[in-house]
Amino acid sequence: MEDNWLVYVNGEMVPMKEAKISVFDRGFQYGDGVFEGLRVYGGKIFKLREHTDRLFRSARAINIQMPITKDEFSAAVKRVVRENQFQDAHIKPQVTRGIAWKLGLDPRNTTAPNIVIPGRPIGKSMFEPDKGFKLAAVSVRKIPAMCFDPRIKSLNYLANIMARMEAQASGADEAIMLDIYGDVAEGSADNIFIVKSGELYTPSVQDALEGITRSTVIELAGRKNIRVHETKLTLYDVYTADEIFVTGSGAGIVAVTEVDKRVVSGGKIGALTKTISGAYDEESQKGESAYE
Ligand code: PXG
Repeated sequence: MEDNWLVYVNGEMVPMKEAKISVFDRGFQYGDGVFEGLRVYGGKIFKLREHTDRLFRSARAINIQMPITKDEFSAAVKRVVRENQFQDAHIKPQVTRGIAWKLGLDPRNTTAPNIVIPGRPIGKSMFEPDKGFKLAAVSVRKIPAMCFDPRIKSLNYLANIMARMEAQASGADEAIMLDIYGDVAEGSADNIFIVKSGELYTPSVQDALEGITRSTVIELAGRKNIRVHETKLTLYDVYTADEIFVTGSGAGIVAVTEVDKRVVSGGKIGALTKTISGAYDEESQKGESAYE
């Protein structure tokens, strides 16, 4: 089965290399769909309910009527893990509005939604944080909520991809995307936290995705009596931070070692980041088993 994992395609399990969706699918044609990204740790799916709820909210916000229930969706995610015998994996469910046989934007000319759930084995993070992790502020701005609400996890990631490319062109690993006013919004695929005098600061989710890892960090910090401020942050705050880390289901908790060529916390993981990261590792063992 190696490298030809089974993918859930509209209720069927299909080997990865044969898993196909029509070129007339609106996800392909317009980015007309929504997605999620979940992690599996030791065969347990982390925050399955939260990801399921967010996927269904995203679908509802763009008026895609999910053809399966939340319970059926959760069971499908478990099935992908179980039938591939995944232990540590990343699962990426995607839902499109369906196939448009007729030309044009009109969403009425569409078949039932397509649901695909591919997964793949993955180590601790989709990044390689052991090499150090560098951020760069980029010119691509976060699309403001008045144009497109960032809480919708839409299939159209072009702005984020442009941001990531710009960061990589300057030798960094990940972008800092600013909002249209110049305040820090988030990374291209993760939320940003800074540490100052033993307290955590993170931008509000006005112009950022409501990250599930972000919420988990806020909860874990609360349990450890570490104060968290959800507030406006400028690049000055980031440049002068004691520690910086980014959070995401795929990324985990990744310590930032450099931001716009300024070395952060001596180029090493800081004490508070270590505490949060340790707590997150512990918490991530508490997912819902796919094997029971
Ligand atoms: N901000 C953005 C813009 C994201 O895309 C996060 C924050 C972190 O959210 P969670 O809920 O994961 O803590 C994300 C998540 C991919 C991929 O294929 C990217 C994400 C999720 C799933 C897959 O690169 N980004």
